[in-house]
Amino acid sequence: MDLDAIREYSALHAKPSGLVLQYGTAGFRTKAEHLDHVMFRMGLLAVLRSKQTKSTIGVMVTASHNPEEDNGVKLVDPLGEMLAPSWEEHATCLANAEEHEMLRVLMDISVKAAVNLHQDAFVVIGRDTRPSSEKLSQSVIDGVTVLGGQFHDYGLLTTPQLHYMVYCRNTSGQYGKATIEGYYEKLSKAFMELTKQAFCSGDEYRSLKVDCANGIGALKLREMEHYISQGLSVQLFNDGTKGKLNHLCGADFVKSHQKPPQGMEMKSNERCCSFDGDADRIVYYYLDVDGHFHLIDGDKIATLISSFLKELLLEIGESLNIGVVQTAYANGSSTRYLEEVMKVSVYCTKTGVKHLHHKAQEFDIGVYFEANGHGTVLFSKAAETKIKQLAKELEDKKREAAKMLENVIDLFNQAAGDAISDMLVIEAILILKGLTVQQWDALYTDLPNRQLKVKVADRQVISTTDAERQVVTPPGLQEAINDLVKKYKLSRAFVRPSGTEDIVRVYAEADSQENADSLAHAVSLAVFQLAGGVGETPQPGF
Ligand code: 16G
Ligand code: MG
Repeated sequence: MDLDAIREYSALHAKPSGLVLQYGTAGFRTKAEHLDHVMFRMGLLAVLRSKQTKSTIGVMVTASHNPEEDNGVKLVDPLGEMLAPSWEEHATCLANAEEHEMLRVLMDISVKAAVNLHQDAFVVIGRDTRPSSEKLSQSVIDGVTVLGGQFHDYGLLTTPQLHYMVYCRNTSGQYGKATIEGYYEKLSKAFMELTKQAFCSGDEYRSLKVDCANGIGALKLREMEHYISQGLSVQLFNDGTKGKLNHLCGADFVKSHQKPPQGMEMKSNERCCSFDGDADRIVYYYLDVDGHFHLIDGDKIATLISSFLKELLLEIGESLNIGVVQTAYANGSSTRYLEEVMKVSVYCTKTGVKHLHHKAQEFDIGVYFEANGHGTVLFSKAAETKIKQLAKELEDKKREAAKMLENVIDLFNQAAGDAISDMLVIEAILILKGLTVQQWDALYTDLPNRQLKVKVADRQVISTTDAERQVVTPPGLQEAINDLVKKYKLSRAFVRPSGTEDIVRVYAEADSQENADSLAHAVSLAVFQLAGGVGETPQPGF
């Protein structure tokens, strides 16, 4: 290791003194101009992690659904999973070390994590379409090379595509080819196979409008279009040729404002969906004949997918257990429908994909979705083996069902939620079951809900338990929420400090929109008063 070279290079990517950042739920995220040193250092860290795991590690440069001026970086572990928690801590220490102590911290990490520095290292890099991403990914490469690591720069990729590449490379191609064509081929083959037995594939099912948030999803869907064109024709909006990334469009905008994105031409009853800025989230929606907007969020996606899987399992006569994992943001109606009508087990975890993912691993088939449209289905190795065996052994309809399950396994990028995978699975299910978007929506009716933000001096004064559904501190806040909730019907409310913004989030649902709004406002006031609100007192009205 050439310490002088590292020191020299690091000075070229110097940390502004005093800047403190945290490796949060989705890596580091802030204004792009503050991230150069973080990128360089994450290049270094990826090399250490690669040496330690003797595997390829991924580095993704993106700030997902956040504004175009922001950027971020996250590391991808060997099986395409999120970085292990102990390494998140290393990442935070390394990113925050002042320039003169950076080398010492780097050495400390390699000692603590028992890294064999003589081991080879390989890092793969991907980035989104932000103007700042190319330069920042170059800083990652500087970090990788100065520490003697080898790398492959995939350039523009969606976040899930980078996860896919990492997974392929660490399973010696068994899972798929670690190229962009390999990704398209794998997914499109499974999609075409899955849908080939559909009776109804009229125009109604064949075309889908996709809002690409002016991001990477547009480029990648365009590349993929001809692979799937026989089964599905996608019409892209907000493809980045005019508008700004995530501005008034994309999955996060549509979900949080509960209205259509700008730049999308919607006719009544047309099936539409939105990706977020790095294409790992998806939500669906449509306008009814009266022009009312209907959102079909991650909860309803989870419901559609798990009911389909349950039917297939019933068909093959195999009692593999399915678990559905949600967060506190899941609409109360979805939880009730899953438990009471579909009779599946539902679990609640803290917000953030890694928590849901972890829980979903406990089942033969774990379906996890956040209400915001981030999710996937995990099949345990045992379940996968069993299904593949049945697809060979069984006969007739049972065999078809097992084969369909096999295709679903191939469609889900097992490592992380992928808007493209999710879209293809959803479209296949709708075609196979002959369901219109309205029929899907009608599975259950969402309870009216409202999300608000409250500014406080220090959001960490709020701590929670029970998967963020109960406040522990500050004292008195939970009691205040309980009293407010009691005043409304079918009501529920919770608050939690955001993991990505310097604010407290408030969620409320109730029997009417007016009541959900009023409850959310009352809870915001309680947070403001009891948790050190700053600035203007929360006002009613939205
Ligand atoms: C991040 C998480 C997402 C979560 C969101 C919550 C990942 C990859 N992404 O975007 O799952 O819903 O944070 O944000 O884990 P919040 O803490 O600001 O509400
Ligand atoms: Mg995202």
